[in-house]
Amino acid sequence: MKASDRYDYTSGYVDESYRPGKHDLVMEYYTEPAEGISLRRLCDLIAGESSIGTWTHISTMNPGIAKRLKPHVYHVDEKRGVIKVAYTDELFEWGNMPGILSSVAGNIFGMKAVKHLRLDDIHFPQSIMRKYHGPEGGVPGIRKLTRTKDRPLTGTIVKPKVGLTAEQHAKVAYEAWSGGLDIVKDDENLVSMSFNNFDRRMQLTLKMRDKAEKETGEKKIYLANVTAETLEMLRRAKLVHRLGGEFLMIDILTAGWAGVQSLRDFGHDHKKFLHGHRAMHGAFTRDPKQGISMLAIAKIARLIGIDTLHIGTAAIGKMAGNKDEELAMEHEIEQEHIPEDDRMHILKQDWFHIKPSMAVASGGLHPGLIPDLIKVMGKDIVAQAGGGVHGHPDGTRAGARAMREAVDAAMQGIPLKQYTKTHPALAKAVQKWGC
Ligand code: CAP
Ligand code: MG
Repeated sequence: MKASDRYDYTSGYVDESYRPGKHDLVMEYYTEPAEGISLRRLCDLIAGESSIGTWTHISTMNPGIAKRLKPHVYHVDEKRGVIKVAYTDELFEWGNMPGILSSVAGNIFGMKAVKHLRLDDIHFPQSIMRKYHGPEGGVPGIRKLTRTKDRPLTGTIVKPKVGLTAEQHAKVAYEAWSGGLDIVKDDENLVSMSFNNFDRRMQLTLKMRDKAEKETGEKKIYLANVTAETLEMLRRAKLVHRLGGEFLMIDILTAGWAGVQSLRDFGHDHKKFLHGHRAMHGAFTRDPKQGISMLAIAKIARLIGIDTLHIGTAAIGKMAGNKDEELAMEHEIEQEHIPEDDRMHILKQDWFHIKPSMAVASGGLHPGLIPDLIKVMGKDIVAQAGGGVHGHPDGTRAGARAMREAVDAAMQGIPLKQYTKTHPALAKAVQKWGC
């Protein structure tokens, strides 16, 4: 037997007496082994493949490497299939999120020994957190920018998702701002089309933003979707900056974490806020036994520096979601499968220099749903409706007014039905969609 073979690094990762230290990155997984494999054996395989190991002994390994870098599976809950692994931060390049995830959320999902694997939660040590900016403004910065305090921000997504020309897009945005909305956003799949060129859309829409601001006396925000290949994305970000936009929007999952990090660095240098759309998250988050939880995605997004992040509508709107998980992201709410205190309200929990992100509720919303939404999600949110604004019988401006009126009614504690008597735009929305 060679010296390297004497030190076992294909097993022996489980150590329930281990307590994670302040330099450990802690991952929590739900897992089920494939037939014929015990959960404890699977723990070894997961810990090894996500760090220093492979399927067999290798002559290039030495005890020094294993001693320094071997992770510890310190919690194994056989009944719930929950395991927790502590990885020393020495295993990672701290400021490189793709690199970190290639280890702890990489090959392990594809191993034959795994029947199911879901990354449920991540706890970053301070050493890693220090390498990220977090949101540029976060909740306090957004409140300051919009000069709002005690109400949710209201927004719309220009609809149809794609199809309008840049001129038509800018006009719809103007109508929405004029009707009372704070925020207008590009849809996640609106980038630079042959019929709606990005540069032209920016010029026209930001001009309309200025006009709406002048006319209403309110701060208006445009979430400009710069999602593209990274260098082109940064060029687009530069254009938005030159034209006076404050917010850049990125599809965080389709662009990838490297793109988000690059855009965040640009935002840091140019004082730009970032809006994160989570299109594609369902591919990871929807199966409760497989993939990556939205909690974990939200933590990564906040750490890198997303100011406003889609988290769902707590089952009120059109998109499938896990109400408990969404509320845990936002509020201090205990979840059965999320038992630890430090997992709660992860967009807002105290994270050293990292500011809190603002939750965005979107997907199938309309004015009639706003009071319920505020009741469950609180007032520190962006309430966003696309169809629920542009589908108003009297058009976008009336739809925007109805959204704002719904927020006003809810904040004053006046039942929506009663408020409709004196607010005709809201009345027509409620007539169409109910409340
Ligand atoms: C909403 C939306 C959002 C989804 C994303 C859409 O439009 O713009 O992208 O809500 O969902 O295109 O569907 P509507 P989530 O208001 O017309 O539904 O926030 O859950 O990621
Ligand atoms: Mg959309």
